[in-house]
Amino acid sequence: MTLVEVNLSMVIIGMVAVTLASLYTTANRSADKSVNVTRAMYLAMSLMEEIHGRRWDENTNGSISSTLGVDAGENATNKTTFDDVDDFNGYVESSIQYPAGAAMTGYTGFSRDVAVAFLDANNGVSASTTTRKRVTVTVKKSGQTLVTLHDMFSQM
Ligand SMILES: [Ca+2]
Ligand SMILES: [Ca+2]
Repeated sequence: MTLVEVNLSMVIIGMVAVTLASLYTTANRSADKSVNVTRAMYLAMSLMEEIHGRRWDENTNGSISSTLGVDAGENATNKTTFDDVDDFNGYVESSIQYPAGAAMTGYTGFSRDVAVAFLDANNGVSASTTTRKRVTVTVKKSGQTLVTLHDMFSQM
């Protein structure tokens, strides 16, 4: 090999090394993202499970409350005061909490929010009261949505 050839092969080796390094960084970044999505899925499912623990409606006499959201005596920022599914409508958990309200550590940057809507017979959002409610839990990290989970709750 001439000196020119040696220099050229060193340049090529250098370029391959740079490419490998950037591939490694990209792979690492997508592994981080996938871990975050898995954790976000856990957070979405656990909040949905909490909501399942509430009764279907504020009213227990069979008539459906037309208001989606908290009712008299309940606090929209304190989920431990919620007793029915739609009390979670508009709920935002900017730092993750256990069902009893204590802070859950290890989830810095994650947040959860909930929306509840009545559904019509075609699964479209209904402006009037129906016997079905759709609950949507969204989990974000640093403001970016990672998981959106829907579930339907029917009046028994
Ligand atoms: Ca309620
Ligand atoms: Ca309610």
